[in-house]
Amino acid sequence: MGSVTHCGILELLARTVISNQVGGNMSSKAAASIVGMMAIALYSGMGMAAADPYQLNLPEPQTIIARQIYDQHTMLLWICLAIFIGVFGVMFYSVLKHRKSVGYKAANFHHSTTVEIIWTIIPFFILVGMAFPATKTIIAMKDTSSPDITIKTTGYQWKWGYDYLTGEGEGISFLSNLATPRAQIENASPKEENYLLEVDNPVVVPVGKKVRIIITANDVLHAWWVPALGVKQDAIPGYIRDAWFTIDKPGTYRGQCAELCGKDHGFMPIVVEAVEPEKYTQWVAEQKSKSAAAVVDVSKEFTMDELKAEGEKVYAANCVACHQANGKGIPGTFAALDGSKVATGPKAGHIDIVMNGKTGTAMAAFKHLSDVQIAAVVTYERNAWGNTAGDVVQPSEINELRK
Ligand code: HEC
Ligand SMILES: [Cu+2]
Repeated sequence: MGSVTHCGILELLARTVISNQVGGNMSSKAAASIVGMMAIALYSGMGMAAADPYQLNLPEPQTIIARQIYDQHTMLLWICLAIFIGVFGVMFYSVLKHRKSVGYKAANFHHSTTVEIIWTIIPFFILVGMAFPATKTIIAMKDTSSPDITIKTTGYQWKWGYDYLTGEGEGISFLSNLATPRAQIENASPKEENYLLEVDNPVVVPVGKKVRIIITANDVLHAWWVPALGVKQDAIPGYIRDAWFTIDKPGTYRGQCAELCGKDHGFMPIVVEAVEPEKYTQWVAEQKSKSAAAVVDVSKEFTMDELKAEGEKVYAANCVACHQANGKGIPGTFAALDGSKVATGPKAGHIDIVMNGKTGTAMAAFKHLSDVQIAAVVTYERNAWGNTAGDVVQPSEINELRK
């Protein structure tokens, strides 16, 4: 897992399919099955609107761009339907009317310049008629100038990080992890409505404000996709891409990483919470006081039990996918931590691999976790399962290493 280029062809194929995404806006089943055949599976399978498993159409658009996409998609389907009826109408009429059994003989056609010109010119106008609004939308989509708020999102294996860069909320920064409990994922028991589309920390934004979202990745390709907002953009390590949205009405808008290559992209959902501007101001104040508290924590000494309790949470959110709940990893793929030489040996080596990762392996750097989180997860690993290192790592030690 984890290499950026390891499955280029599959990626390309999938991308072609995805870029053809068409919903199926027709009320008529026939039309949907003909025009939208290639796409219905795609959309109904996405589970974007988890409430309705038979939803065929795109989710209800919530931004200007999303509405333009929606309307053009609907228009294109109607055009397709009209062409379909026209072409098949003429064909079936000709075949039935002039069949052999009622005495028609096969004709011997020759070249007709007039017909050739007509059937070139008509599609040409249809194409231009479709391309014109589409191009306008794409240009509008790319216009990320003068935003009210700029948020950077970074794709990690397997979560999203958000940094509020400019505008109200500047300086806020957090990670957003899947919040669906593991028990629900692993058991066939009934799934909650937002199964796999819920996170611990949603992206909160005010309604009516232009939000520019800068999209990048830290390890492998990811893709930030929230259909109702009309945003779908690859997150590429070492590159910066951007998009924007202005949400009309308060609500919770869900999406997910739309990258295919790699094991857990389906487990890094995106939740955007749009709130009234006053509520947003309140949220910003809360976040600020939370991070102020976190700064104080750095010099605070914690007990082993406190660190282990916090560490278990950090482990469940960040490490369990590979190293497993029992710390045994997956033999041959993900190192076991239970009994590991690193996790029971000197602290420095353990901290180092967690903070800096190990190049060339799936073990990524976890520097972006807070000092408390790193100290806690390392302490937890040193004293969980069969490990009995017996020592603790304090946040101040991690803080020291960052200097
Ligand atoms: C994407 C999978 C993945 C995730 C997530 C992951 N690791 Fe790892 N980790 C690995 C792999 C693979 C190795 C083995 C690297 C090597 O070949 O030396 C490893 C090695 C380690 C080691 C050294 C074990 C040894 O004996 O060599 C420690 C300690 C460790 N990880 C801690 C963590 C912590 C803490 C987290 C969560 C904050 C975490 N890992 C998340 C894949 C992962
Ligand atoms: Cu991803």
